[in-house]
Amino acid sequence: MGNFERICSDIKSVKIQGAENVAIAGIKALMIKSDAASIKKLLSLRPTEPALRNAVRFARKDPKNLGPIALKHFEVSKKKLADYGAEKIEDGMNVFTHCHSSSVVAILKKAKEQGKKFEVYNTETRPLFQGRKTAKELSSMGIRVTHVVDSAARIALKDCDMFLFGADAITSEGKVVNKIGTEMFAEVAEKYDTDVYSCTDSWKYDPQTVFGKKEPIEIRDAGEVWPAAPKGVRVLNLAFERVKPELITAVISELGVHPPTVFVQEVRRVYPWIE
Ligand code: RUB
Repeated sequence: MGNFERICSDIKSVKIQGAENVAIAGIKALMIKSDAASIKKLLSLRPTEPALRNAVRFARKDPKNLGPIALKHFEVSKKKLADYGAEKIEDGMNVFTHCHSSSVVAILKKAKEQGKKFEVYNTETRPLFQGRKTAKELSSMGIRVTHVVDSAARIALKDCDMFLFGADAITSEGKVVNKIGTEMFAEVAEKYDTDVYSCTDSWKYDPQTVFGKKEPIEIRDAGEVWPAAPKGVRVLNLAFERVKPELITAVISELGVHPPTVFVQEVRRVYPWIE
């Protein structure tokens, strides 16, 4: 398999996962092949990924020169949002997270480097167990992690001061699309007055949503949930769900800490080409 095909297959199988890693891998693939058919293939792999679409739009005219600029954007943004997010973490806090978000991990890593003492509760994230990746990364940094099954999230959230999650897409109405389960956990967090932050690079904004287009929700293979489900059982494997802006305390991005609708205005002001 050529490098381009290898990247495509790793994105599709979720070996490369998380919106930002997908976008970064997408730019690298674009620097290998940038004909129309290859771009179409690249964009079809994970439908709920505006960061990939925005990055490709940014770099497609001149992948060799613009690709590295896009990669630099993600690197610099990650550092900034880690700084802003780490400010929110204080000694003695318990932090809840779901799935695997490189943005959330970057914030927790920064807080740990600052010497803060806190603990993390994280979900296993059925069906693909991205939570194990989160738990492994955090524990290797010396952060105390308690790993729970998804359905134990309420018990865990009750003892947490904040819920940090990533974002796959953000709509013009300030809805954040993230791993299935995220809105359910945000509703529980609200009940316990737990702060809810979406931690994200601002290129996850989907400019098409301003024209009324709905952000698509990826439906993955049923076999990921139940490899040999009996005939007659319908298995619905939604990868993501939309979180209402009212449930989100703020979006933490490289642009700062903003309520979701203000975040959208900021992205449109700072990146007028995302349209
Ligand atoms: C991953 C997921 C992550 C976001 C943000 O889903 O929902 O929270 O993509 O990640 P999947 P990041 O495993 O299906 O890709 O902060 O790394 O962009």
